[in-house]
Amino acid sequence: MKFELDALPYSKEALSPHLSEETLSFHHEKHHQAYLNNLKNLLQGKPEAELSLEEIVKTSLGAVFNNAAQVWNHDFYWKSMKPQGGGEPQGELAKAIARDFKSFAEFSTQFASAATTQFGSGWAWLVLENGALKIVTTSNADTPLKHGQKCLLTCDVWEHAYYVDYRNLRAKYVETFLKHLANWDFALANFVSPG
Ligand code: MN3
Repeated sequence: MKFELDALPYSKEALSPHLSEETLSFHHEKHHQAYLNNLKNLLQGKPEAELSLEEIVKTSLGAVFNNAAQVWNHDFYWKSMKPQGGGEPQGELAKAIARDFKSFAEFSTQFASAATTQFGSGWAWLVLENGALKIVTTSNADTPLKHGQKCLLTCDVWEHAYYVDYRNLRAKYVETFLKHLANWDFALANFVSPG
């Protein structure tokens, strides 16, 4: 894998006022970068360094897994948001959400509840497993990618994701994520992609 951080898919100011430039700077340039630096140090001179990031996440344990998964999870999180995001998904994903959650409103309620009640650091996800959509949460660095689930969308609920802008109010951050940030085009592209 290449040990270089991908640029954000938008400018650091682009998600303001919902997520500030300060939050995106620290989150991307300090937190995300630190996971990548740690992984680079852990894998220096080892054959695993030649694997793709996804392969490392799927096959590693311990510190290598924690740092590799956090690099992957954050790449996925940045793409899970966009300026003027939120709203509702379109096309096949809209139909599947109606099928598996009864309605988008019901999906939103369940996603917000899962993200808000995830104890401590972690992630809330919309995943596809055996043809059905599911909301799951993972702790710390854990990721559905490790458990054979296809990731469609994620919200980072580590405090570093929201504390600058929302202080302790995780529920407000999650509500804003759904209302103004969620990138349903990305989720739909993941949903319809093969594999
Ligand atoms: Mn984070």
